[in-house]
Amino acid sequence: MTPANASFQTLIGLLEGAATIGIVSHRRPDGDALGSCLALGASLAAIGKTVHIVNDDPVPDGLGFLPGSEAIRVAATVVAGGALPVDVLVSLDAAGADRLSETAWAAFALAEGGVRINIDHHISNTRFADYNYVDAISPATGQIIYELIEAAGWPLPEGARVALYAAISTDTGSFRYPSATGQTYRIAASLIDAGLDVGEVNRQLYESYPLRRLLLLRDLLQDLEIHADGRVVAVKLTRRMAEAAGLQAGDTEGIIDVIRSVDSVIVAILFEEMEDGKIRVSSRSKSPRADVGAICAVFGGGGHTLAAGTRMAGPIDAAATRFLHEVSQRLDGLD
Ligand SMILES: [Mn+2]
Repeated sequence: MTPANASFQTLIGLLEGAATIGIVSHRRPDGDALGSCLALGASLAAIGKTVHIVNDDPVPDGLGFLPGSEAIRVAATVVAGGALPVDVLVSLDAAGADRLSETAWAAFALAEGGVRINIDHHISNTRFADYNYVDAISPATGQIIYELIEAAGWPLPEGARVALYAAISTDTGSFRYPSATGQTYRIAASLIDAGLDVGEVNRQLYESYPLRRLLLLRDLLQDLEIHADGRVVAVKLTRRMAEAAGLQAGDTEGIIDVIRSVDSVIVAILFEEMEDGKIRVSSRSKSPRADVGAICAVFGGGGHTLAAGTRMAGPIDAAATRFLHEVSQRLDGLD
């Protein structure tokens, strides 16, 4: 049986009772990961808490506009200087402790009697902390953070409003995915009512890509793979292509949505060869009957029904063949 979630009141009590709070998220952080960390951090700072936000990887260029992101520290640097003492350690948007590297945990020294909190919206969350709050219905961890801050009555500074909007917008494909609820739109509306410059934030999120990303997309589409009568499309990003493009962290964000946007497509997949030779797989589905979360689970990964990922052993062509075989089996009988 799945253990019950900690209540918001419990989490609020723990956070209000702490003087110093550490906040971490998953490696290769995206908009929801960083936006959630920054929003919770800014709100807690506004009630007098000392907050340290640490991530395994640096903030990607495309998210550097998020207010406060310059204060996010890289785990390895923190560890080298000595772990930061905290009363409470919070993990946001990370499905398992393995998604936070050991470095991110090691960046903090939990005080005697200190506790760890895990807030997330991945159904595959392993409930690895002392207090867990997992809402798999929520389209973004940022939405949970908004609800937590609202329930607590803590302030929501301007920077936190930008961060929450970025978190929710990026995890819902700009409010397009079926995971977005009325509450999602009401939250966005309240952020705009509070003064959020929505046009400017959207421009920063979706119209400020470096040219190298477009050139990479051109290269990827050159070798676009089309399977199952156009119901499955896939692209393969090799190290050679990444190096030729001068690829930076975050550049591939959203590229899968481009191939997903074709009418016949049900499943879209991006295979990416990593520096360690492993293959990172990102998958998106348009039908709950083609559950990419279940497909990725076959290979040790996880995520949501319509958006999931995993890592596989290389080489990239063999990994793609194995993954696509699993996809095609699940597509049998689907229109
Ligand atoms: Mn998320």
